[in-house]
Amino acid sequence: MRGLWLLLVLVAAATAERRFIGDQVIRVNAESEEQIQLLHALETEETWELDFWLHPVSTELPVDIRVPSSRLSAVKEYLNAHNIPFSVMISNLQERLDEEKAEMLENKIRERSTRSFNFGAYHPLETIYSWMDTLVAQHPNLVTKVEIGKSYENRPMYVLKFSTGGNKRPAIWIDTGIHSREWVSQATGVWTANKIATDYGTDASLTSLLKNMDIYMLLLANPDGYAYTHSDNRMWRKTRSRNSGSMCRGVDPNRNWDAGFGGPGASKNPCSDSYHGPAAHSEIEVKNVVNLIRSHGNFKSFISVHAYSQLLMYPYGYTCRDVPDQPELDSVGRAAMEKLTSLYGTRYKVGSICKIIYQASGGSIDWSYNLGIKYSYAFELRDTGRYGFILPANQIIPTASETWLGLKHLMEYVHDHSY
Ligand code: INF
Ligand code: ZN
Repeated sequence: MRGLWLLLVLVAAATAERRFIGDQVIRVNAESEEQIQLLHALETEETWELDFWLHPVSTELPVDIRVPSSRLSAVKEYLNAHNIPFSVMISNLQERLDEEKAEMLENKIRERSTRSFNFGAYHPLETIYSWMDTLVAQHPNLVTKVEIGKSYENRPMYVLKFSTGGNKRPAIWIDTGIHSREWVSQATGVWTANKIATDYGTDASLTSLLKNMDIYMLLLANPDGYAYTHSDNRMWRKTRSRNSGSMCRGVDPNRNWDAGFGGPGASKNPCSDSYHGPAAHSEIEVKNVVNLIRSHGNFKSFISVHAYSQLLMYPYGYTCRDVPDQPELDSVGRAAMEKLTSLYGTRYKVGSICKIIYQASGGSIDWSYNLGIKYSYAFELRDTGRYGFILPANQIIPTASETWLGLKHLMEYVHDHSY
């Protein structure tokens, strides 16, 4: 093991990879509106380069901040000076990242010798793409791989289409990985795609659903960002497009949709992690999905999978006004989360994006809902902050397994209510 670590450190040192030595992720529990405002002031202090994993919204929700080691004492002094309580969730981020990398290296060696794919491990883009071909080859009468376009850096964007025939049957859309650093999302997508393929024919409700409906899965909705989290910066969230007039790269693909675009809850600053981009659908990764959904014209459900916080959300994000279908979306969502919780006791909150976390404009499920796709939901998978985006790989299969119960409930309900 020690040899592996040494190799790892040498490789990391040799590459341009961003390192987070001594960075800490701290959890702040604001106790008043005034303290929320003080945290907002910290968030707008760009020179401090604070990375807000969870944003200041209300005293009910925590705020998670990755603090560069160089800023640690200043931030802790600021919080102490204002009597704002905080705790350290991750005491040395680089150590966690080194562990994660060592695990991935070990798994790569094991997979090479056993020639198998480990669903309980994180994989680079190339491995996921070649695994897709294996899945198609194993289930030629059910799964096809459709290229819906290229990314900004010219990577193909592949959708796995699960269909037993027909032409443009009523369909369900599931995307994972739109925010590249939320690795348990992509890993859950891979496991779920395999689950659908292997359970078809034996799982009665899934089999009957696939007799009448198609399922489309985009596992890497932000391929450039995902590749970048492996090669350069594990904390990257956005696309990798260049912004004219700025040194900062990338647009938040979950602020770039034509739904309240550019409104409150998105930034016009290209350096912000919630930068909405120069125009709605400016990001080719978003445009490719928009084109597919529009040209297909018969999607009944649009589900986007994020991490973390353990939430199931429905529209809207761009306004706290209730959607007309709020009662139904809420009750179906709650029933689905009861199924999820039944496996390991993992608890989720259910509500609209705006009410349960914060106002966020230009989000994908607001766009799909306004297009007429009633059953639009966003998942926030595990955990609630102990590990955040760096969820240990040993939680991938438990996360995917419990999520499947909730997802299946949603899909069965859509199936029963789409005729
Ligand atoms: N989610 C938040 C975001 O800022 C909230 C969200 C989720 C808004 C879904 C709209 C739709 O995009 C995450 N979670 O980034 O990973
Ligand atoms: Zn996200």
